[in-house]
Amino acid sequence: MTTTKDLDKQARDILKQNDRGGYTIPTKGLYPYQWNWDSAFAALGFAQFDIERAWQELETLFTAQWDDGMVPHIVFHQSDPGYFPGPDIWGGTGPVPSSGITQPPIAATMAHLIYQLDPQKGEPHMRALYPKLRAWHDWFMQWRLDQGAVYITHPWEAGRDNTPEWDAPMERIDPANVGEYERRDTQHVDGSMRPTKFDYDRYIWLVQMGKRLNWNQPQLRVENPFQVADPTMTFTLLRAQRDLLALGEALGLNINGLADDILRLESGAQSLWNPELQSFDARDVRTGEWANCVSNASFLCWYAGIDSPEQSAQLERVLSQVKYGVPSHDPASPKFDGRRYWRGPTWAIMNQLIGLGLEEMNHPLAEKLRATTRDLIAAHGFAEYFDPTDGSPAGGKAFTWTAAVWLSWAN
Ligand code: 9YW
Repeated sequence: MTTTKDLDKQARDILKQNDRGGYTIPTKGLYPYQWNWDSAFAALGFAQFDIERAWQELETLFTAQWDDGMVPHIVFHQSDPGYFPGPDIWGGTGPVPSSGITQPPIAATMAHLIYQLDPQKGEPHMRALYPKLRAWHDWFMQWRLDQGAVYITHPWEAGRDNTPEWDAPMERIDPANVGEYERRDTQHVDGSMRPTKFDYDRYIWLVQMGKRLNWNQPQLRVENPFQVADPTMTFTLLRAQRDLLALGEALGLNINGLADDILRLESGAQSLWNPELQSFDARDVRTGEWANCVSNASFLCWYAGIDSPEQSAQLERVLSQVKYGVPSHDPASPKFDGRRYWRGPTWAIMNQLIGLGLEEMNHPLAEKLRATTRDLIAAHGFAEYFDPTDGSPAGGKAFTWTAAVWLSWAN
């Protein structure tokens, strides 16, 4: 029988095997570069056995920060032909080859947790990272707010590529002139688990537009048809600003403006409440229309410090419909697909963020979520994600963030 100790070792080995010297790739083959929020999870995983390596992970990520404060979603430290779209397609304008979009800002929250594990070792790292984190968050506050909620400009930005929340805004894009390109993801894993060609044409079309506009935010704001106010981004930034405020106060650093930012984001979070759906929801900035989706991102409200009895009722409902929650899309919806990426599967990372929030609020479902995530990984391994109905593993294997979640939370 595999014991917790065996699994701890397997998880540490995955982090070490995916270590490329200062940064960690999500998984060999499918994702051979440094991804932004994957690295933040990896850092918290490393912190359980090697705290200096944990800080290094975040520090390497921030070497790619752009002049305007943006921290890119992929950093191409060394070239790898196995991934598409690579650095030339993106044409990022930062100091290190990178993509031109960002990802959910969880780095400040992970840095706070790592700092708390060993404040003495963490203090110099935290002091150096703090202004960089602030610059990144300021970039969001300056360029990406709609009614106080954070909006995304590409489905990859929310980290939830093909969730049904983006279906309607994606429909409006005509990718006729996208040209020929060769997908690489479906050469590594089964195509039935991946986004469709409909989605991929539009992902690439949006990248081509961003590159043409030199990733200029004011111009993108005018031209980009895809702008969706998103619960992932809004809740993670709200939480991250709270973490920076706490850290800034503890270390005597500049906290100017943070309290106001938090108020703005709190009202932005409320602007994502869909009263008919009785859930936090994504909102199309261009049309004002709701996505009408209960997704796993809807349940990040507690992580952001917002309690909601109605959202609790939704959580109870979706958890009762699958063996392993939290499904990335409502199992009661006709769009639910238990194996297709963000259209149904369970993701350990989302469970950890949701779970942290639930634990902090002493929510009665907190322990259940942690226990089912533990059972899921123990029974089905360190897969990228899992079918929530039976737990079958899907996507990439030996996945960094699933190993990190095991070490830092689920075990
Ligand atoms: C992409 C690496 C990334 C994750 C995202 C996930 C997927 C594809 O893989 O994105 O090309 O960015 O949706 O959340 O960070 O694991």
